[in-house]
This record gives sequence, C-alpha cells and structure tokens, in this order.
Amino acid sequence: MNNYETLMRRCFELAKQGEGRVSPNPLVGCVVLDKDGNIVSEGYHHKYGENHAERDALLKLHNGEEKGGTLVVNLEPCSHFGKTPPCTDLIIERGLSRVVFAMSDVNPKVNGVQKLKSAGIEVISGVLEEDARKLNEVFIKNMTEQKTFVALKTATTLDGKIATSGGSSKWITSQKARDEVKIIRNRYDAILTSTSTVIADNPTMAHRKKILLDRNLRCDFDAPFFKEGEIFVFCSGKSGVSDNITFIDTPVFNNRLDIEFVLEKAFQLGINSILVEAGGHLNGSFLAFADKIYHFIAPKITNDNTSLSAFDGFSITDINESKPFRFDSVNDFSPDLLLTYYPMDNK
Ligand code: AOF
Ligand code: ZN
Repeated sequence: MNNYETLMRRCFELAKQGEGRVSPNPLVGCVVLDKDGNIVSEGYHHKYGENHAERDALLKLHNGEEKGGTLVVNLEPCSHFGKTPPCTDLIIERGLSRVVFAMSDVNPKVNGVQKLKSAGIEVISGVLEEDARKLNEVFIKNMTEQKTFVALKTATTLDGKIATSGGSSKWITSQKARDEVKIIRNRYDAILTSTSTVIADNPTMAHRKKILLDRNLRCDFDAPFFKEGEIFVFCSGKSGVSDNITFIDTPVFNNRLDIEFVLEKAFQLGINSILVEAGGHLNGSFLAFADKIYHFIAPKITNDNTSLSAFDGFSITDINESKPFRFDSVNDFSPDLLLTYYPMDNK
C-alpha cells in the first residue's frame, strides 16, 4: 500500500540523486501515480538548467497513464519561466487530478498552488514538510537570506581532541567515516580550509571548488591541494587569477581574515554552500557563522591537554553561557559515530 508519506520518502531518495549537480536549484524528486494509485513514473532534477523533477517524470509517459492520476513531489511545482517552462503547465496539460507536495517553494517567483487550483486540480501540501525543508536547507537559506550556507565538519576523539600535540590528526577516524566525508563534501558547492591544515596534512581534498584562507600566502602552490578544482585563495594583499587559482584580497580583522567578507564574496561568486574542513582555530572562528555541524567521533581517548579541541579560540567558564546546539541525528560508521547538530542561536 502506498501512502503519501512513503511516496514522499521515495521523492527524497530520487531528489538526492541530484546532489552536487543542481545548485543553486533545490533537490527535487517526483513520483507519478495513475488514477488507480499505481506508480507509473518517477523522475528528479538531474542538473542545473535541465528539466525539473515533474517534467523529468511526466516526459517518460507517452500513453496518457497519468490522466486523472496523482503527482507527488517534495517541492511546490513551479509556475514561472526560468531555464525551463513552468511545471504547473505540463501538469495541467497532462490531465492530472491531484498534486501532493511537501513544502512551498520559497522562491518568490513561484505560486504553483494557485495555478493548479484554478485549473481544478486538488492540492495536498505539507506531507513530511519538516524533512523536506531539511533536504533543501541550503536552497532555503540562499533564497530567504541571500547568504551562503555554512556547514562545518570535524572529527574528534571521545574526549573532543582533534590532534595529539605531535600533530597527528589525519587518521583519527576509520576508512568508513572518511568515505562518508566524501559523500558529505559532494553536497556542498565548495570546501573551505586553512593554510595551517594544508601545510600540516598536505591533503588533496578532491572537490570541484576549494576555498583556502591563507592570509600571508604561506602555502606551497605546488602542493597536491592546488592540482585540481577551481581554487579561491583569500589572502591579504594579492588579487588576480593564475591558472585555476583566483586570489582575493581580503580585509583583515583582529589579525585574521574577515570571515564575513569571505562569505559575502563566496555568495557573489555563486558559491551557495560551503563545507569547512579545518583545524580547531578556524572551526572556532567559523562557529558563529555555522548553519550545521557534522561531527565524527572515534572511540579513542588521548587526554592530551596540549592538543586542540574541535572548536578552539574561546573559552566559556559558566555552563549557562555555553553555546547551545540541537542534535539532529546519530549515524553509525562503525567503529565511529557521526553526530549531526545545528546551532540554536542561528536558527
Ligand atoms: C520544481 N521542480 O525540480 C525544481 C524547481 O531556472 P529554473 O527553470 O531551473 O528554475 C529554478 C527555480 O525553480 C528554483 O529557484 C526553484 O524555485 C524551482 N525549482 N521547481 O517545480 C524542480 N528544481
Ligand atoms: Zn518546475
């Protein structure tokens, strides 16, 4: 038996197949039922500029199976001409009698509900709305605040340490957790790190777009990190483009690059989401701007008091003054765990 929640979960699954390719658009999946409630087609938004999920699903049908049927989709169907014509027009043309969606489109250009209703189509909204909003949290922040979404990723021991004083931080977590990091990275338009991390770990950090904060241009630009991807180096005193590297002269604030400037510039450059993967100092500075945190925990204890904590650079002695977070989920990447949480004061 297919109920709307089960079908909506399927829409989420389909939508996620577009991860890493649809930005700045939302992730959208769609399931089409015939008038007897059988699934006759599925689709999703594959890539920015290409067909929306509804069109992808409906164009697979050639014999009118969808006539009098139901279309289930995780976002209110669009009613505007963008890169593609309105989904509502195709839904009306194909004779569907009901549309079920999870969340309204926060894009002010869209009013699909009204268009569908005035064509006599029954509209049911709000099915798994909260999950749908989480799936498209980046799109929601971009559209409503005109700002880049910032996620932080860290990996610590049970006692919250990111490295021993000897500097060995690269292998805190297991291979399984590190494989998951690659999946997480793919969700974000760019990854961001600091020159200290590049010098200490010499990572490649494979990604389409990489942001490096390197105030004094201390990095060795022959390092593997610079060998692939489009790279944006925020620094003090240099600007211009050299091969795949764009240097951006950045104001300095309290001896540090101005993070607000970095984030504003990133949004102007079309980088709608960032995953920060750095050490304790940068994580501490980014905490005030973070929308979400991915925290891997390895079942290890070092008790090394000289090593950094995951979020360094500040210290709160009164527990009532501590920074509040809301746990979202715990995932098992045995032997490690992934805790996902959201700052309370940013939301
Ligand atoms: C849908 N289904 O699969 C998506 C929607 O420039 P365009 O044509 O790609 O339009 C982008 C806008 O359309 C985007 O901001 C959002 O409001 C909506 N995205 N809508 O019905 C989809 N991706
Ligand atoms: Zn559309």
